[in-house]
Amino acid sequence: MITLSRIRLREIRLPLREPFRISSGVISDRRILLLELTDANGVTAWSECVAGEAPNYTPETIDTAWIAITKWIAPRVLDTAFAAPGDVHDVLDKDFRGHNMAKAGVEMGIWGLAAELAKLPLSQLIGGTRTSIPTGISLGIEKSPAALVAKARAAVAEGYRKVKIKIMPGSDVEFVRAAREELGPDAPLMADANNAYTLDDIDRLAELDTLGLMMIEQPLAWDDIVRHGELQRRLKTPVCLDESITSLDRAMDMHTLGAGRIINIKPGRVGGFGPSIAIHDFCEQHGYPVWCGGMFESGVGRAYNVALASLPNFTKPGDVSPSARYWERDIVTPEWTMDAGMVTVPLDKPGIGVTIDIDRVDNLTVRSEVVGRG
Ligand code: OSB
Ligand code: MG
Repeated sequence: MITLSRIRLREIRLPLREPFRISSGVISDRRILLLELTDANGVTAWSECVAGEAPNYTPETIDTAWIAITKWIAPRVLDTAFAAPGDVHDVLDKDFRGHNMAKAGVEMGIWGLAAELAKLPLSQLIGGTRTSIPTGISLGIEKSPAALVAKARAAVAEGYRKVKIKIMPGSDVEFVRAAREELGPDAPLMADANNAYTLDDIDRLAELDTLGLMMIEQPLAWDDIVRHGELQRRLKTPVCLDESITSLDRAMDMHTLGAGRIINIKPGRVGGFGPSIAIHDFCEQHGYPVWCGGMFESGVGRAYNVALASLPNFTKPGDVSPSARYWERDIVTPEWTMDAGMVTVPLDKPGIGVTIDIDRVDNLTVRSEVVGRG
């Protein structure tokens, strides 16, 4: 049984090494919500809520998540005995719409705590089979094709196994084509539009279709499935859904409607590890590869992504880049590193596999709140 008696929320500020532009906005200073969960015996686990600064990716933000956790989520989980972490998601989802990232922050923390209590690495607790994760990089929208090409060339030289190029109308075909010409026909390139197109842009999307991409991620609206089906029928490149997959049901809809052939699973977006594992299993049964996306997590959220990506059907490289791609210094020890394009799954200690640098977190904290006892 797992029974939480306290959740501490903290907001830290962590500047990215360089600003990152996607079609719907730019991020530079991350506001990160960290959670510290404590059980009835004083055992603790840390987790991260991946809601962003602005509602340009999903409707949630760090501020809505703070309210959702303190007002509605904490009261449902505190002093409630869970037989297994897999039971948490249903409790949080009953008559409680949306707020997946807020729910996931707590749900994943309970998985982390369960791993501590079972004295198992989180990856082993969930049945992970991989000991290292093939790793990709997500490159933001640059001012010119030449600037993008320089970044893409450096990424391949560093060993990344997938190079994802953010695109939007005006920064698309010329940019991707320049990278393809520089890096050659076998370079593992893909594009992510973050909803910047409609079916009226079919001619542009058809040009991208000639560039040998591994996949095109979420070209159409953030909550669309039907039109992605129409688009997938007109492209040979696999469509990968990100924003639209918010639950196992939406993954089933993708299958029913032929709306994509790959899913980017972000545990925050789908409400936690329970739904992530269910989507993973469904995709495995139906022959769709999955990979783990990223939300510019600190080393804490990254630990959960790495553990999740150790499941067998995470066959495409994930957006689980090493700490130094994002931060001057991460908040965990050891920092996440990459060797020959692989991030190692920590299997040497129980729990999430990294230690939180609490002094540093204290220094970076701009607000905190405790819900529960003690
Ligand atoms: O669409 O995958 C996305 C970051 C913020 C919001 C949306 C996305 C992303 C990324 C970053 O692509 C990937 C990473 O964390 O390295
Ligand atoms: Mg995406």
